[in-house]
Amino acid sequence: MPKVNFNPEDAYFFESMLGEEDRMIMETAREYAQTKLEPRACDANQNEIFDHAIPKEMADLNLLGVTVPEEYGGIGASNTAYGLIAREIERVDSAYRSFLSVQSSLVMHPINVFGTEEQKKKYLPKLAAAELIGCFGLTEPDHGSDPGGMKTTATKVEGGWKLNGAKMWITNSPIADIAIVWAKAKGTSEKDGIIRGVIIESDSKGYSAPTTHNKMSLRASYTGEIIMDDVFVPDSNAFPDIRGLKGPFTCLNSARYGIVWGALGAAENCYTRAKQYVMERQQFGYPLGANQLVQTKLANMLTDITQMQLLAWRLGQLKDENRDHPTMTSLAKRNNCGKALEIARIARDMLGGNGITGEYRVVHHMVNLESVNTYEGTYDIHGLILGREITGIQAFTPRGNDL
Ligand code: TGC
Ligand code: FAD
Repeated sequence: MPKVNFNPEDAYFFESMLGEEDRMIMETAREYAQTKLEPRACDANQNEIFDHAIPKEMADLNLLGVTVPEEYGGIGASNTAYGLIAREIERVDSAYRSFLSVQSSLVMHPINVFGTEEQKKKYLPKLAAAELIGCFGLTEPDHGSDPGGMKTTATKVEGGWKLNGAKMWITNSPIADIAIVWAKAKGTSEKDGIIRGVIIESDSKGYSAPTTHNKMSLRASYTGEIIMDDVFVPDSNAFPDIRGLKGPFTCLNSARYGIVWGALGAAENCYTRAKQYVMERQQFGYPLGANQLVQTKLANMLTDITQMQLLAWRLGQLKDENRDHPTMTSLAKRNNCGKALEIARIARDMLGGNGITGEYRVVHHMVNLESVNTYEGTYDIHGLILGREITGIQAFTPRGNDL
């Protein structure tokens, strides 16, 4: 007889490999997500509500910017802990994890790694406390997968910069107090068009952030544009040393890593709900779970989820040891988002007609995961990043064609 019981939620006991502190942080996030977020999720999604109390609730539990050092308002936690939080929050709704990812990885992280001492002291503690909300503007109407083609400019003027251009699909922008914006610098002694990052305060003249309506996915998350019409940004709000696309991509390395774990949480929730449903629902005189076709679906889900868990855990460990490479993150982001979406679609099918209603929540995860699979680099873009690393040949642009 085997000496251990098989756990169909954690088949390889990956949670037993977590350190004590990481586990405590995970349990705090799980308790919060299940008791405070889960009861709101269905209605919030249906009615496009992001409850403005949520940022403060997360901050009070120290869930924002956890990897940032304590002196700047974080808790100096591990990357693994950050991932575990993303997993618990996205187990409920990718929209809430989106809020947390942007605040933590795309706003606090760049200020922490690229910011001056003054910028860190001014913004980080308030962002950790949710007294300020941030957003991250890279994507433009005509430049998504190819941000290097961006049109937004930062022109050097006396004492600062004038920003002009538009960003779109920006999570949190309608409620953000500050925006990290990436733009092509002009009028400096450096090469024209080099990408720089700035912190824009949303009450600056010429700045606006209209909401994007009619989303069918991430409905409980604010998404909007950033429109900049001669917005003045003082020198003190520019990141002094970082140049080029590696600035925004460094932030994306952290956010994509969080998504690796977040997508896992959504997939686990779909699997758990499908498992429960097929054991309760009877057709032809037997529980659905008694059918071979249904059991193999569950077996495939659990196999994929186990791989996703191990991948996320190992990537976190490598990041904590400073032995990660961005391509490892691309591999895991692509795998976990693709697999989570597939699991959500199968779970939706297994719930039959009930799978169509919001109350059963799997269709909610399914439509959310369409965004998660698209943002922070689409499934295919991460495939091309991997392909370039494997072959040494970039295939982002067609060759041999005069298009
Ligand atoms: P490429 O030539 O590959 O690189 C340009 C420079 O950037 C450096 N670099 C990186 N640095 C750090 N980390 C990485 N992951 C990096 N990837 C590239 C690279 O070394 C180079 O540096 P240097 O010094 O030589 O100049 O650039 P490319 O223009 O060929 O890029 C192609 C591609 C496809 C890799 C890239 O553009 C890409 O990843 N596209 C996807 C765009 C994307 O992910 N956008 C995300 C927007 S933010 C968002 O979606 C937030 S959603 C938030 C939420 O709600 O949760
Ligand atoms: P495109 O780049 O136009 O791609 C369209 C399709 O073409 C995709 O399937 C893609 O895989 C494919 N494709 C593109 N290039 C190639 C190629 N070379 N070879 C093969 N196929 C290719 N951005 C931010 O900056 N900040 C945010 O906070 C943010 N939040 C978002 C929130 C939501 C809800 C969504 C949906 C998006 C958000 N984004 C944000 C933008 C997101 O990162 C982009 O949507 C994403 O990078 C894809 O860009 P795109 O939409 O322009 O698609």
